[in-house]
Amino acid sequence: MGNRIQRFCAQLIPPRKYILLAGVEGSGKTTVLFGPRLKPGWEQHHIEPTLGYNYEELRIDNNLLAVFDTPGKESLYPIVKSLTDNIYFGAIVFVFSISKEPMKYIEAKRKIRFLASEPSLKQCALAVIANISIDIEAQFKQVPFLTRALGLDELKSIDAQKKKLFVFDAKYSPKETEKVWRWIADTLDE
Ligand SMILES: Nc1nc2c(ncn2[C@@H]2O[C@H](COP(=O)(O)OP(=O)(O)OP(=O)(O)O)[C@@H](O)[C@H]2O)c(=O)[nH]1
Ligand SMILES: [Mg+2]
Repeated sequence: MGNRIQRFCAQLIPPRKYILLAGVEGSGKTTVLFGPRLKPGWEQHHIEPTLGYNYEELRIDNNLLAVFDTPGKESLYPIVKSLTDNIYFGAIVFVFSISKEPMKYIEAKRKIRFLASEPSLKQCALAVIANISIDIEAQFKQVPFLTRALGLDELKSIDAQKKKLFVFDAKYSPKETEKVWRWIADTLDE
């Protein structure tokens, strides 16, 4: 009887799965989290840089994703660190803003590798969003190019089925953002 009540309650309020939303400064993390949930016309408004962190719970079918949107500014990294030290994250969503500047790829690659090697994040699934936030040639949007440039194949500590690259414009493709949350929910269910 007790078990049945527990199962029933778990369906009403499924256990939270904690997600770390991270990335370089201004890459579109807050846009990814809140954009699809705002009223039409929000795209015209400026989003302030995140100085602490944002928290949002997303219900995806029978999953409750508890997402922490962190600041990209390097000097605010202690905020990310205090979250990763205290919360058992199941997945990282890393947002990268596609660019023509080689340095941007080097910086993002370094950050991804750094996060993936954090002892508290080692078991995490990894979704990388390559955000097409500027008008840019097709070659920069190719999955093989981005996979190589961001060093995703080199991350041997994460199984192939637990990492995935998504390429879309975060501001104007809310359905694509939804696919990322769904992939995470499915991956963490396995
Ligand atoms: N055109 C376009 N602009 C975008 C897109 N994503 C983000 N932006 C803009 O880029 C700016 C930064 O976006 P944020 O979502 O605040 O970036 P962030 O990664 O949360 O930034 P920090 O919190 O400072 O690390 C905002 O003015 C957004 O409107 C996109 O997909 N397309
Ligand atoms: Mg932000």
